[in-house]
This record gives sequence, C-alpha cells and structure tokens, in this order.
Amino acid sequence: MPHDYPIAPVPFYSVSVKDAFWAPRLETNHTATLPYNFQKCEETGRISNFAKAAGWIDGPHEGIFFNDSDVFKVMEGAAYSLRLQNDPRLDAYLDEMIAKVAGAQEDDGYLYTIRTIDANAVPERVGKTRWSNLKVSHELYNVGHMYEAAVAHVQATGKRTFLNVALKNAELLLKVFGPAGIRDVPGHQEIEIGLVKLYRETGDQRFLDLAKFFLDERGRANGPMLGEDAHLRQDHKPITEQDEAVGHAVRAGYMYSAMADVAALTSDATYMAASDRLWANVVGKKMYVTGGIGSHHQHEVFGDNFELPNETAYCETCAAIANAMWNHRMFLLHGDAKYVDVLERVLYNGFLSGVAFDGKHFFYPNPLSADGVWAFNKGSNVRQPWFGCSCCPTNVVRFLPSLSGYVYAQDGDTVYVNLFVGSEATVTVQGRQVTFIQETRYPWDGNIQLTVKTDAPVYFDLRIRIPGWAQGCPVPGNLYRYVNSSGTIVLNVNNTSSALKMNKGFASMQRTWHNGDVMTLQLPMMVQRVLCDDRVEANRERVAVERGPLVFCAEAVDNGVGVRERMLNDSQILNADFHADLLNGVMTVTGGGWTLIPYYAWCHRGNTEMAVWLKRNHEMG
Ligand code: FUB
Ligand code: ZN
Repeated sequence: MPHDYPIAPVPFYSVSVKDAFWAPRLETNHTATLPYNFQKCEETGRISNFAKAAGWIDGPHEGIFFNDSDVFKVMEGAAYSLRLQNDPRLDAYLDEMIAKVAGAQEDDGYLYTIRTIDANAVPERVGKTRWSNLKVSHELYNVGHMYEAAVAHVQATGKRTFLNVALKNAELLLKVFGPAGIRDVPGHQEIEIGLVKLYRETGDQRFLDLAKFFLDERGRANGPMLGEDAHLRQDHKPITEQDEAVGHAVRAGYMYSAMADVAALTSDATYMAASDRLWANVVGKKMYVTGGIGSHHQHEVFGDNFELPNETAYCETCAAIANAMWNHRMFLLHGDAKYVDVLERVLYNGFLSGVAFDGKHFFYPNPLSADGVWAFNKGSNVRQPWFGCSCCPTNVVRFLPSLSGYVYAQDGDTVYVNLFVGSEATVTVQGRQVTFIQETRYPWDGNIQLTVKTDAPVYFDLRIRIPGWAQGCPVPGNLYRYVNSSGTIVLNVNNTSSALKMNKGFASMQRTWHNGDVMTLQLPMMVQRVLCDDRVEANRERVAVERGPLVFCAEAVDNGVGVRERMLNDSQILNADFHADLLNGVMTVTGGGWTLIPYYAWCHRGNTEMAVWLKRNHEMG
C-alpha cells in the first residue's frame, strides 16, 4: 500500500451544504462570483491571451505575465461547481476554454502564453528563454494551478481533455528538471501541490518525485546564486531545516501545504518535523486572531515573531486560503483538532472578510484596523470588483465550492466531524453507506444535531470536534488567551448524556450506531474577551471580542468615530442578539454603548473606521 495521509477527507461532493450560513455563500459563488470572474478574465484579455498564443487571433499579450494562473484558478472553481450541480452551459464553456488552453500549448507541452505569443517581446522578469528567470517568472506557478484545475475537471466530468494538457506539460518538466537537468526552483511555490494532485490522479510516481525535487532543491543553491532576498521565497535554507515562517505568506502557505502532502505520501520524518516546527511558529507567534497571516504590505511577507500590526496588516485573502489548506492537511496528517481550530478561525474570519456578500467585491489585504482614510485595499478602502493582479478573487472562486470537503473526514471506522455546517453527508463505513444529517444554526448558536441514517447497525468511532474556543483556548499556544471561562459542553446520544471521552480535541463515541440515532452537542456560545501576548506591541492594553468561532469588530458606522481609541471597560457586560435585517443576518455584541459586528461583515456599509482590538479599561464600571 502506498503511503498517504492516515485520514482522508470526505470529498466535497459527498457533502451537501444546506445551512443558512454557508449554503447562500456557495450559491452566490456559483451564480455570481464564478461567472463574474470569467467575465473579468475575458474583459481583461486573460482569456484572449490563450487564443493569441494558439495563433487564432493576433495581438500582444495583455496584463501581468502570470495572468494565466487566474484563468486556471477560475477553471478549477468551475470544475468543482460543475461537480456539485449540473450546468450544461458551464460545461460547454469550460470545453471551449480547454480548447483555447490546449491551443496555446506548444508542441512539446510548454505553456506560458506571454512567451508563446511573442518570445522576443517578453519583459525581463519573464526571462529571455524558458525557465531562465524562475525566481520571478511564475512559469511553474502558472502550470501548477493548471494541474489543479485539470484534475478537478477530469474528476468532475470524466473528460480527459484538460488532464491531457496538464500531463503533456508535466512530461516536459520531467525531461527538463531534475538532478541531471535544471536544478532551479520556482520563486512562487504552487507547482508542488499541482504535481501531487497529478500523482494522486494518475498514480505516476514520477510526479510525486518531481514535487519532492522542487521542495528539496530549495535553499541548496544548485540553480542561480541565492540572493540576499532568498528568504522572501523560502529559498534561504533547505526546507527540512526551516523553523521560522519567513517571506511571502502565500508562497509559504502553498509550500507548507506541499510539504505536508509529501510528508504524508513518503512518510519522510524530516518533512513532518519541519512542518510541525513551522506550524508552531506561525500559530504561536505570527498569526492574527482572525487566522490571517502576513504582516507587511511590502513584499507581502510575514513579520518578525510577534510583529502583528493591525492597521498595516497584510493578511492577504490568498494567504488565508493557503493557511486553511495547510491546516487541513496538518489535521489529515496528525488527526488533531487543533489544526481544525485554526482552519475554522481562518474560514469564518480572515478568509470570509475577503469576499463581499454580493460575491463581486473583494479585499486583497484584510487588516484588523482601519482609519477610514488609508486606501489599504490596493488604492481603495472598500472591497474592489477586481485588481490588476487578481489572485484573490480567483482564489475565492475555487476555494468556496471545495469548502464542504473540510467538514468531515475518515480513517477506517473513525469518522471525524470537523466543522459545524448544516449538511447531508454520505460516508462508507465498514462497507455500509451511512448518511449524516447535520442540523445547526452555527455560528449563531452552538447547538449541533447529528442524525445517523443507515440500513443496518454499524460500529464506528464518531469523533466530534470540541473547539478550542469552547475549552478556553482560542488558538493553540500562548499567543492569545481568553479572559473569561468558557461554560459547559453537553453531549447527548439519543437524549442520554454522554461523557466527553476526549481524543486529540475530539469527543469520541465508539459504539454501534443504529438508524435514526441522534447525537446532540451544545457548545457554550458566550461572548468572550481575548487578550494577546504582550510581545505583540499593537495589542498591548487592548482586548478583542469573540463569540464562538467569530471574531467581532467595531465600526464607526455603529459606534461613531474614534473606535480605535475608545475604551471598553473590563466589567462591561456584553450581550449578543441576532438581527435578521442587518448585514444578511448577523449577531451583534452590545454593551456600554458599543455595537460590535462579526469581522467578516465589516465594510459593507461604505468606507468606515474599524477596530478588532479595542482599548481596554481595567477600571470596573
Ligand atoms: O504572485 C502571484 C500572487 O500575486 C501571489 O500569490 C499574491 O501574493 C500576489 O502577489
Ligand atoms: Zn491574492
């Protein structure tokens, strides 16, 4: 048996989301964000670049040299969407797109529209010849996204058209890169994840070996000399020696995800140890309370340990997605709920803020404080319809439809309930089809009901995550801590109280399950105050407010100007109330003249001042 993650996700297409929180967002992604992104890719020449490279139309390459990647990401999202719902028009549109991509591919498999359109007109960043400026060119980054899209497409439609393009390209890379070939690495990681997906799809070991090659070569200076800026690309040290997250946060997140993949697929202990060290560093010293990562706009990089400025936080939407992808993989590797705690924090906060309710406006950076003046969002201070570099919108399109794949996981006769999302999931356990009907108003309340449907009794270990936030621990490590205790967790099976038998953060229920058995979990959803390690200068003498998985914030539109300076008394009682008519339906937290809303919902009522970390007044009353 080849090695793999010990735990497998229950695939996104086996989990049908039916709740009031995520289902509308997935629908918006399908009906608005996806077609809108294709439209933008058309309007901005991203798609005609392929037709030009194919020689079907004339004209120069338009836009940024790595714009091919945006098209591939939207195609990946389209494939997931197609898997979830029959859509013949989308299917046909994708076929047309694939024909353009295939047309743009050179005879030997090379695919990079800017060079194919006119190799003599490429800017220096692209490199005079193929792969001669990998540090910058994104040649491998682009096709890494293409591999992901191609695998998603064949899995959704059974058609191999796109996969064949990907395989032809990967065969070329196998000829060109390797110990006896080019020993350079891409400046922006992504090819590694793509190659792992090709390996999984085809079982061809060479793709996995090439993914590992690209990882192993980092920091070894076998290609062009590593410059002083190598840390920006995580190319400053062999990856197995890295222990501090540095450099560009999206590149890092994709690389760490690939490291986890390779660790699982090869059982390489040094990869696992490095992944664990890097994770401890990010979560313990470099992650925002929203799950966002990346402290600086300049170079889009992590800061030093405990350097987490709020107003100038970068927290790119893509980096949130990369962080979610990585934490999911770390869970699959270790089976510990602490990784899902981080994933959940990212999902409901630092990721979700990145896309507006309409699915057509986006944040690129996701700061935790805004003065209402600085145009932090690439020249604006509200969500934008598109960007010159539109990596974030196109990442949202592919991430949302795959979200249901994060809800459940399985290891033989152990079924994990990771996220609380109203849904219906079908899982094969002990050779039997078992359906799980999850009903919940999460994140607005903490009651979760799981009904088991099965033709015959079946024994399995049902492990339901007990979130860190319900056990007094916002995030593993000491970076953040709650002021108040969390309340009581109640677990029942068929109306009978069940003791919490904890196993790596999950309540484990090993029993024979019968048709109609019902498990209920009540999580204590109280308003909780969060404090930060004092080494984070920006948060000293400040307090954040959470309820369940949600981080709250104060906007001037509710609180008047000066929210970043106004004080919240320690003794102030804070109440939570649901408002169906506000911001698509949200819980607000109020008290002492404050009205706080979920962070993800901020900036939906125009440009405004905002703060997550409020000034703390130790005075009572
Ligand atoms: O370089 C490709 C993408 O553009 C990165 O992932 C983002 O951070 C943005 O720089
Ligand atoms: Zn981005």
